[in-house]
Amino acid sequence: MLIKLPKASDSKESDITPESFYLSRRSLLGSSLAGLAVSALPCWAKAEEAARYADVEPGKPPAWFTEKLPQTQWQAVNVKGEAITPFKDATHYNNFYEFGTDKSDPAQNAGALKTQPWTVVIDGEVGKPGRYALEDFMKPYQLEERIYRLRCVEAWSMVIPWMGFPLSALLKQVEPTSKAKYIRFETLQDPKVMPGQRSGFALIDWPYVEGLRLDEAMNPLAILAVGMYGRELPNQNGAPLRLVVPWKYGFKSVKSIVRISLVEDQPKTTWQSIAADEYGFYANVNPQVDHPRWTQARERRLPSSLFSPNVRETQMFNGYGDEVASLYSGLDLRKNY
Ligand SMILES: Nc1nc2c(c(=O)[nH]1)N[C@H]1C(S)=C(S)[C@@H](COP(=O)(O)O)O[C@H]1N2
Ligand SMILES: [Mo]
Repeated sequence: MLIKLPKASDSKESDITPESFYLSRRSLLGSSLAGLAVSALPCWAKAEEAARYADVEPGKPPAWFTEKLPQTQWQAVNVKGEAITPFKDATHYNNFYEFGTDKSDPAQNAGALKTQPWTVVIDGEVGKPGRYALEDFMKPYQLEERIYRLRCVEAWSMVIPWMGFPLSALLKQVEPTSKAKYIRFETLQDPKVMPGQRSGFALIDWPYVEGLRLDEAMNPLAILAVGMYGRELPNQNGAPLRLVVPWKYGFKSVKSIVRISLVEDQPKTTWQSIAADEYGFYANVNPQVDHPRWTQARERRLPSSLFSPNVRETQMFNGYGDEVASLYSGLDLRKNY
Protein backbone atom coordinates (compact mmCIF):
# COMPACT_ATOMS: atom_id res chain seq x y z
CA MET A 1 0.00 0.00 0.00
CA LEU A 2 1.34 3.38 -0.98
CA ILE A 3 0.82 6.46 1.10
CA LYS A 4 1.23 10.21 1.02
CA LEU A 5 0.67 11.75 4.43
CA PRO A 6 0.16 15.53 4.46
CA LYS A 7 1.68 17.63 7.24
CA ALA A 8 -0.32 17.80 10.43
CA SER A 9 -2.77 20.63 10.79
CA ASP A 10 -5.75 21.47 12.93
CA SER A 11 -8.57 19.06 12.50
CA LYS A 12 -12.02 20.37 11.82
CA GLU A 13 -15.01 18.78 13.42
CA SER A 14 -18.54 19.14 12.32
CA ASP A 15 -20.86 20.44 15.01
CA ILE A 16 -23.47 17.87 14.17
CA THR A 17 -23.77 14.77 16.33
CA PRO A 18 -24.04 11.35 14.74
CA GLU A 19 -26.88 10.52 17.11
CA SER A 20 -29.18 13.25 15.91
CA PHE A 21 -28.30 12.63 12.29
CA TYR A 22 -29.14 9.02 12.78
CA LEU A 23 -32.40 9.56 14.52
CA SER A 24 -33.56 11.80 11.71
CA ARG A 25 -32.47 9.22 9.18
CA ARG A 26 -34.60 6.69 11.06
CA SER A 27 -37.64 8.85 10.69
CA LEU A 28 -37.11 8.94 6.96
CA LEU A 29 -36.95 5.17 6.95
CA GLY A 30 -40.37 5.18 8.51
CA SER A 31 -39.32 3.30 11.63
CA SER A 32 -41.32 3.16 14.82
CA LEU A 33 -38.79 5.49 16.41
CA ALA A 34 -39.70 8.26 14.01
CA GLY A 35 -41.99 10.26 16.26
CA LEU A 36 -39.51 10.30 19.09
CA ALA A 37 -36.62 11.08 16.83
CA VAL A 38 -37.94 14.20 15.20
CA SER A 39 -39.01 15.79 18.45
CA ALA A 40 -35.57 15.06 19.95
CA LEU A 41 -33.78 17.00 17.23
CA PRO A 42 -32.46 20.46 17.95
CA CYS A 43 -33.98 22.68 15.25
CA TRP A 44 -30.59 24.08 14.18
CA ALA A 45 -29.51 20.62 13.06
CA LYS A 46 -32.31 19.96 10.65
CA ALA A 47 -31.10 21.67 7.49
CA GLU A 48 -27.69 20.04 7.65
CA GLU A 49 -29.15 16.64 8.37
CA ALA A 50 -31.51 16.90 5.45
CA ALA A 51 -28.49 17.71 3.29
CA ARG A 52 -26.62 14.70 4.62
CA TYR A 53 -29.53 12.44 4.03
CA ALA A 54 -29.74 13.71 0.46
CA ASP A 55 -26.15 12.51 0.03
CA VAL A 56 -27.17 8.87 0.56
CA GLU A 57 -28.14 7.22 -2.70
CA PRO A 58 -31.11 4.96 -2.18
CA GLY A 59 -30.29 1.30 -2.63
CA LYS A 60 -32.50 -1.50 -3.80
CA PRO A 61 -32.49 -3.64 -0.68
CA PRO A 62 -33.59 -7.26 -0.73
CA ALA A 63 -36.91 -7.93 1.00
CA TRP A 64 -35.37 -9.61 4.05
CA PHE A 65 -33.28 -6.49 4.69
CA THR A 66 -36.26 -4.11 4.67
CA GLU A 67 -38.18 -6.50 6.89
CA LYS A 68 -35.41 -6.38 9.49
CA LEU A 69 -35.04 -2.59 9.45
CA PRO A 70 -37.94 -1.52 11.67
CA GLN A 71 -36.56 -3.19 14.81
CA THR A 72 -32.97 -2.13 14.24
CA GLN A 73 -31.31 -0.79 17.37
CA TRP A 74 -28.54 1.74 16.91
CA GLN A 75 -25.50 2.56 18.97
CA ALA A 76 -22.75 5.14 18.43
CA VAL A 77 -19.66 3.57 20.00
CA ASN A 78 -17.13 6.07 21.37
CA VAL A 79 -17.52 8.49 18.48
CA LYS A 80 -19.30 11.30 20.31
CA GLY A 81 -18.63 14.67 18.73
CA GLU A 82 -17.10 13.16 15.60
CA ALA A 83 -18.92 13.69 12.33
CA ILE A 84 -20.14 10.79 10.28
CA THR A 85 -18.17 10.67 7.04
CA PRO A 86 -20.29 11.80 4.09
CA PHE A 87 -21.74 8.86 2.15
CA LYS A 88 -20.03 10.11 -1.00
CA ASP A 89 -16.56 9.77 0.58
CA ALA A 90 -17.31 6.41 2.20
CA THR A 91 -18.42 5.02 -1.16
CA HIS A 92 -15.91 6.64 -3.53
CA TYR A 93 -12.66 6.30 -1.62
CA ASN A 94 -12.30 2.56 -1.19
CA ASN A 95 -9.86 -0.29 -0.98
CA PHE A 96 -11.19 -3.36 -2.73
CA TYR A 97 -8.32 -4.67 -4.80
CA GLU A 98 -10.49 -7.21 -6.60
CA PHE A 99 -11.87 -4.18 -8.45
CA GLY A 100 -8.59 -2.30 -8.94
CA THR A 101 -5.91 -0.61 -6.86
CA ASP A 102 -7.01 3.03 -7.20
CA LYS A 103 -9.34 4.42 -4.55
CA SER A 104 -11.88 5.26 -7.26
CA ASP A 105 -11.76 1.84 -8.95
CA PRO A 106 -14.18 -0.02 -6.65
CA ALA A 107 -16.97 2.54 -7.12
CA GLN A 108 -16.40 2.40 -10.85
CA ASN A 109 -16.10 -1.38 -11.28
CA ALA A 110 -17.99 -3.09 -8.46
CA GLY A 111 -21.39 -2.46 -10.03
CA ALA A 112 -20.80 -5.61 -12.10
CA LEU A 113 -20.86 -7.78 -8.97
CA LYS A 114 -24.11 -9.70 -8.65
CA THR A 115 -25.02 -9.98 -4.95
CA GLN A 116 -28.36 -11.74 -5.34
CA PRO A 117 -28.43 -14.69 -5.07
CA TRP A 118 -25.48 -15.05 -2.67
CA THR A 119 -24.25 -18.17 -0.93
CA VAL A 120 -22.30 -18.33 2.32
CA VAL A 121 -20.50 -21.53 3.34
CA ILE A 122 -19.82 -22.35 7.00
CA ASP A 123 -17.32 -25.13 7.49
CA GLY A 124 -14.34 -26.45 9.41
CA GLU A 125 -14.41 -27.08 13.16
CA VAL A 126 -18.14 -26.55 13.70
CA GLY A 127 -20.96 -28.72 14.91
CA LYS A 128 -23.30 -27.21 12.34
CA PRO A 129 -21.59 -26.71 8.99
CA GLY A 130 -23.76 -25.53 6.13
CA ARG A 131 -24.26 -23.80 2.85
CA TYR A 132 -26.81 -21.00 2.97
CA ALA A 133 -28.58 -18.57 0.72
CA LEU A 134 -27.86 -15.17 2.30
CA GLU A 135 -31.51 -14.59 3.26
CA ASP A 136 -31.55 -17.90 5.17
CA PHE A 137 -28.13 -17.20 6.66
CA MET A 138 -29.50 -13.89 8.00
CA LYS A 139 -32.75 -15.27 9.37
CA PRO A 140 -31.70 -15.83 13.01
CA TYR A 141 -30.22 -12.35 13.48
CA GLN A 142 -31.65 -8.98 14.32
CA LEU A 143 -29.90 -6.06 12.63
CA GLU A 144 -28.10 -3.51 14.76
CA GLU A 145 -26.69 -0.19 13.71
CA ARG A 146 -23.16 0.59 14.93
CA ILE A 147 -21.36 3.85 14.30
CA TYR A 148 -17.64 3.08 14.32
CA ARG A 149 -14.36 4.65 13.30
CA LEU A 150 -12.59 2.87 10.43
CA ARG A 151 -8.80 3.35 10.43
CA CYS A 152 -6.92 2.14 7.36
CA VAL A 153 -3.30 1.04 7.75
CA GLU A 154 -2.54 3.71 5.11
CA ALA A 155 -3.32 6.35 7.79
CA TRP A 156 -6.69 7.67 6.66
CA SER A 157 -9.91 7.18 8.58
CA MET A 158 -13.66 7.59 8.44
CA VAL A 159 -16.68 7.31 10.74
CA ILE A 160 -19.22 4.90 9.29
CA PRO A 161 -22.69 3.85 10.45
CA TRP A 162 -22.81 0.10 9.78
CA MET A 163 -25.78 -2.23 10.00
CA GLY A 164 -25.18 -5.82 10.88
CA PHE A 165 -25.15 -8.33 13.71
CA PRO A 166 -22.53 -9.48 16.22
CA LEU A 167 -20.15 -12.13 14.93
CA SER A 168 -20.54 -13.79 18.33
CA ALA A 169 -24.19 -14.51 17.51
CA LEU A 170 -23.14 -16.45 14.43
CA LEU A 171 -20.50 -18.35 16.39
CA LYS A 172 -23.06 -19.43 18.97
CA GLN A 173 -25.31 -20.61 16.16
CA VAL A 174 -22.71 -22.78 14.37
CA GLU A 175 -21.26 -24.38 17.53
CA PRO A 176 -17.45 -24.33 17.21
CA THR A 177 -15.78 -27.59 18.30
CA SER A 178 -13.10 -27.64 21.01
CA LYS A 179 -10.48 -27.64 18.24
CA ALA A 180 -11.63 -24.29 16.80
CA LYS A 181 -9.08 -21.60 17.72
CA TYR A 182 -9.40 -19.17 14.81
CA ILE A 183 -11.97 -17.98 12.32
CA ARG A 184 -11.07 -17.61 8.66
CA PHE A 185 -12.96 -15.53 6.09
CA GLU A 186 -12.80 -15.74 2.34
CA THR A 187 -13.95 -13.21 -0.28
CA LEU A 188 -15.63 -14.22 -3.52
CA GLN A 189 -13.32 -15.26 -6.31
CA ASP A 190 -14.74 -14.46 -9.73
CA PRO A 191 -12.25 -13.12 -12.28
CA LYS A 192 -15.11 -12.56 -14.76
CA VAL A 193 -16.46 -9.65 -12.69
CA MET A 194 -13.36 -8.81 -10.65
CA PRO A 195 -10.79 -7.19 -12.93
CA GLY A 196 -8.18 -7.15 -10.16
CA GLN A 197 -8.22 -10.95 -10.17
CA ARG A 198 -7.34 -11.11 -13.86
CA SER A 199 -4.86 -8.24 -14.00
CA GLY A 200 -1.10 -8.51 -13.81
CA PHE A 201 -1.31 -7.44 -10.16
CA ALA A 202 0.13 -10.84 -9.32
CA LEU A 203 1.12 -9.99 -5.75
CA ILE A 204 -2.18 -11.19 -4.40
CA ASP A 205 -2.93 -14.88 -4.26
CA TRP A 206 -6.74 -14.76 -4.57
CA PRO A 207 -9.15 -15.16 -2.91
CA TYR A 208 -8.64 -12.45 -0.28
CA VAL A 209 -8.37 -14.15 3.12
CA GLU A 210 -8.59 -12.70 6.63
CA GLY A 211 -8.83 -14.14 10.09
CA LEU A 212 -9.33 -13.53 13.80
CA ARG A 213 -8.53 -15.38 16.96
CA LEU A 214 -11.72 -16.93 18.32
CA ASP A 215 -11.81 -14.69 21.41
CA GLU A 216 -11.39 -11.61 19.21
CA ALA A 217 -14.24 -12.82 17.04
CA MET A 218 -16.40 -13.21 20.17
CA ASN A 219 -15.80 -9.59 21.23
CA PRO A 220 -19.10 -7.66 21.09
CA LEU A 221 -17.58 -4.98 18.82
CA ALA A 222 -16.94 -7.45 15.98
CA ILE A 223 -19.85 -7.49 13.55
CA LEU A 224 -20.82 -8.89 10.18
CA ALA A 225 -22.30 -5.98 8.24
CA VAL A 226 -24.96 -6.11 5.54
CA GLY A 227 -25.69 -2.39 5.41
CA MET A 228 -24.42 1.13 6.03
CA TYR A 229 -26.03 4.60 6.22
CA GLY A 230 -29.41 2.99 6.73
CA ARG A 231 -29.35 1.10 3.43
CA GLU A 232 -27.82 -2.12 2.18
CA LEU A 233 -24.08 -2.15 1.51
CA PRO A 234 -22.98 -0.65 -1.79
CA ASN A 235 -20.94 -3.21 -3.75
CA GLN A 236 -17.72 -1.23 -3.38
CA ASN A 237 -18.04 -1.48 0.41
CA GLY A 238 -18.24 -5.26 0.38
CA ALA A 239 -21.82 -6.22 -0.41
CA PRO A 240 -23.63 -8.24 0.53
CA LEU A 241 -21.71 -9.32 3.67
CA ARG A 242 -18.48 -8.01 5.21
CA LEU A 243 -16.61 -8.11 8.47
CA VAL A 244 -16.17 -4.98 10.63
CA VAL A 245 -13.57 -5.04 13.43
CA PRO A 246 -13.15 -1.37 14.36
CA TRP A 247 -10.10 -1.69 16.63
CA LYS A 248 -8.04 -3.19 13.81
CA TYR A 249 -6.64 -1.73 10.60
CA GLY A 250 -9.16 -1.70 7.78
CA PHE A 251 -7.62 -4.57 5.85
CA LYS A 252 -8.90 -7.01 8.48
CA SER A 253 -12.48 -6.04 7.54
CA VAL A 254 -12.81 -8.47 4.66
CA LYS A 255 -15.48 -7.78 2.04
CA SER A 256 -18.01 -9.80 0.04
CA ILE A 257 -17.61 -12.92 2.18
CA VAL A 258 -18.53 -16.33 0.70
CA ARG A 259 -16.89 -18.65 3.21
CA ILE A 260 -16.44 -18.65 6.99
CA SER A 261 -14.34 -21.45 8.45
CA LEU A 262 -13.52 -22.33 12.03
CA VAL A 263 -9.94 -23.60 12.10
CA GLU A 264 -7.32 -24.95 14.47
CA ASP A 265 -4.32 -23.01 13.17
CA GLN A 266 -3.81 -19.29 12.59
CA PRO A 267 -4.91 -18.66 9.01
CA LYS A 268 -2.44 -17.26 6.52
CA THR A 269 -3.91 -13.90 5.55
CA THR A 270 -3.62 -12.04 2.25
CA TRP A 271 -1.61 -9.05 3.45
CA GLN A 272 0.69 -11.20 5.55
CA SER A 273 1.45 -13.26 2.47
CA ILE A 274 2.29 -10.13 0.50
CA ALA A 275 4.48 -8.45 3.13
CA ALA A 276 4.63 -10.14 6.53
CA ASP A 277 7.01 -7.51 7.92
CA GLU A 278 4.50 -4.72 7.13
CA TYR A 279 1.08 -6.27 7.77
CA GLY A 280 0.69 -8.60 10.71
CA PHE A 281 -2.05 -11.01 11.67
CA TYR A 282 -3.21 -8.88 14.60
CA ALA A 283 -3.16 -5.48 12.87
CA ASN A 284 -4.48 -3.71 15.95
CA VAL A 285 -4.53 0.06 15.47
CA ASN A 286 -1.50 1.26 17.42
CA PRO A 287 -0.07 4.80 17.23
CA GLN A 288 3.14 3.60 18.91
CA VAL A 289 4.06 0.97 16.37
CA ASP A 290 4.89 2.56 13.04
CA HIS A 291 4.56 0.92 9.68
CA PRO A 292 8.12 0.38 8.33
CA ARG A 293 7.46 3.07 5.71
CA TRP A 294 5.33 5.64 7.58
CA THR A 295 4.15 6.78 10.99
CA GLN A 296 0.94 5.45 12.50
CA ALA A 297 0.78 8.23 15.09
CA ARG A 298 -1.61 10.34 13.00
CA GLU A 299 -4.33 9.87 10.44
CA ARG A 300 -6.22 11.88 7.84
CA ARG A 301 -9.92 11.92 8.64
CA LEU A 302 -11.98 11.97 5.47
CA PRO A 303 -13.07 14.24 3.87
CA SER A 304 -9.48 15.41 3.60
CA SER A 305 -7.73 17.50 0.98
CA LEU A 306 -4.34 19.09 0.44
CA PHE A 307 -5.77 22.40 1.66
CA SER A 308 -7.69 20.91 4.54
CA PRO A 309 -5.93 17.64 5.45
CA ASN A 310 -8.02 17.14 8.59
CA VAL A 311 -5.27 15.32 10.47
CA ARG A 312 -5.86 13.88 13.94
CA GLU A 313 -3.97 11.77 16.45
CA THR A 314 -4.49 8.06 16.10
CA GLN A 315 -5.83 6.39 19.24
CA MET A 316 -4.69 3.09 20.72
CA PHE A 317 -7.01 0.34 19.45
CA ASN A 318 -8.64 3.09 17.39
CA GLY A 319 -10.28 4.39 20.57
CA TYR A 320 -11.77 1.03 21.59
CA GLY A 321 -9.23 0.09 24.27
CA ASP A 322 -11.84 -0.17 27.03
CA GLU A 323 -13.62 -2.85 25.03
CA VAL A 324 -10.68 -4.84 23.63
CA ALA A 325 -7.40 -4.19 25.47
CA SER A 326 -7.94 -7.18 27.78
CA LEU A 327 -7.76 -9.52 24.76
CA TYR A 328 -4.07 -8.71 24.47
CA SER A 329 -2.84 -8.65 28.06
CA GLY A 330 0.58 -10.28 28.13
CA LEU A 331 1.01 -10.03 24.35
CA ASP A 332 3.92 -7.96 23.02
CA LEU A 333 2.10 -5.65 20.60
CA ARG A 334 5.38 -4.58 19.00
CA LYS A 335 6.14 -8.13 17.96
CA ASN A 336 2.53 -9.06 17.33
CA TYR A 337 1.65 -6.09 15.11
N1 LIG B 1 -11.90 -8.60 -0.25
C1 LIG B 1 -11.31 -7.46 0.14
N2 LIG B 1 -11.63 -6.94 1.34
C2 LIG B 1 -11.05 -5.77 1.74
C3 LIG B 1 -10.08 -5.13 0.94
C4 LIG B 1 -9.76 -5.71 -0.33
O1 LIG B 1 -8.94 -5.21 -1.11
N3 LIG B 1 -10.41 -6.87 -0.69
N4 LIG B 1 -9.47 -3.97 1.40
C5 LIG B 1 -9.44 -3.77 2.86
C6 LIG B 1 -8.96 -2.46 3.24
S1 LIG B 1 -7.27 -2.19 3.06
C7 LIG B 1 -9.76 -1.51 3.83
S2 LIG B 1 -9.12 -0.08 4.45
C8 LIG B 1 -11.22 -1.71 3.90
C9 LIG B 1 -11.91 -0.54 3.25
O2 LIG B 1 -13.30 -0.60 3.42
P1 LIG B 1 -14.23 0.52 2.78
O3 LIG B 1 -13.87 0.62 1.32
O4 LIG B 1 -15.63 0.08 3.00
O5 LIG B 1 -13.91 1.80 3.48
O6 LIG B 1 -11.65 -2.91 3.28
C10 LIG B 1 -10.81 -4.03 3.49
N5 LIG B 1 -11.41 -5.24 2.96
MO1 LIG C 1 -6.81 -0.43 4.44
